[in-house]
Amino acid sequence: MTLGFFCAIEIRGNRVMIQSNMGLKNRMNGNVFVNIVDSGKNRHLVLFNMPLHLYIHSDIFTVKHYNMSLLPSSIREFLRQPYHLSPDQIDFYQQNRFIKLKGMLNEETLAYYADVITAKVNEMNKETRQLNERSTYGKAFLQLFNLWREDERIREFVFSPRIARAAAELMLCDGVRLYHDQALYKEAGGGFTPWHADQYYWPLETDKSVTAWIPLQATPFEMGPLEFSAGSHVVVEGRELEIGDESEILIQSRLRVTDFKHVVEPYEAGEMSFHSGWVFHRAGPNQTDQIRKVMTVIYMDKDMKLKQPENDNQVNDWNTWCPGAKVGEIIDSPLNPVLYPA
Ligand SMILES: O=C(O)CCC(=O)C(=O)O
Repeated sequence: MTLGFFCAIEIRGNRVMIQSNMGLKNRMNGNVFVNIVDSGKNRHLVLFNMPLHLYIHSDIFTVKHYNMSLLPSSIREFLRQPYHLSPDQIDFYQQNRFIKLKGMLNEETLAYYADVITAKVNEMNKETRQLNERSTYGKAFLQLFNLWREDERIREFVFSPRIARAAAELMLCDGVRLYHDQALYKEAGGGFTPWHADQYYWPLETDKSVTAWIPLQATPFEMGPLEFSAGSHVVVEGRELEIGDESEILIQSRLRVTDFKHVVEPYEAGEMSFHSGWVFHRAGPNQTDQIRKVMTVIYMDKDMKLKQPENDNQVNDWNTWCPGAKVGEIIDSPLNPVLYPA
């Protein structure tokens, strides 16, 4: 690799650190972090917010320079391109209430949003306690909500017709609206995510809800990929439990006496999964020294009605994620726009 004459470059894992004695002093103490995306076929060096006068040339990588404040049109276009689901994939989701889909994101989009979303998580995060000072829930991940309201580029991601359309097709509905988004960052050394079903928290009338779980890097076993109990949405026992030590123990022992397959698989870069509100799922601890970066978008049927809340968590969700919605009526607050059809 050849670089501008004033740069030193160091490759650490899948990141490159460029140090410069000119022009970068006011950014990250003189360091600019960039992503290497290596799919085996292509190698991209993706540079964010480089000062215009810093020119980098590479014989090894395709070099892409971005101005982070503007969403590149190639990414905007990609987020609109449909992902073609086969009838078998839709059947699989209907039966198991989860599915993993490869190639939902391309390399460019993944690298771009890994940086944009991580920067926003770092800005929004208020957790300062050490892992050993937190509850089981607190150890599982840093949890930041509705990032789409904080950044126009993240709004374009969360509102992506590509992902929203897949959600609608999997649930067999005419359209979907947003319930909310959340970033779930499992820190290095972070704990397991206990078994649970999401819809315990949601005051939603039907089961047509789905979460797109979107890892922002390849996620091997050691990092705590999402695990599913395939088809367990039919089990009622355990639905009443909030996330914690009790849900881990009770749901695990309930599922052990069933034939539902416990699916634990790594995610490759660009792969994401969809799981419905009542299917039981968990994640292992993060045993690596890298943070597990995950963005999620929760969708519901565009005609979803608000039900009378059945617990305090559902009252809290009503006030927070669909304020002003009325019991028995379609949830149509300004926080719940229809994302597909766009
Ligand atoms: O990311 C995790 O560890 C858990 C995610 C989860 O439970 C969910 O998205 O519903």
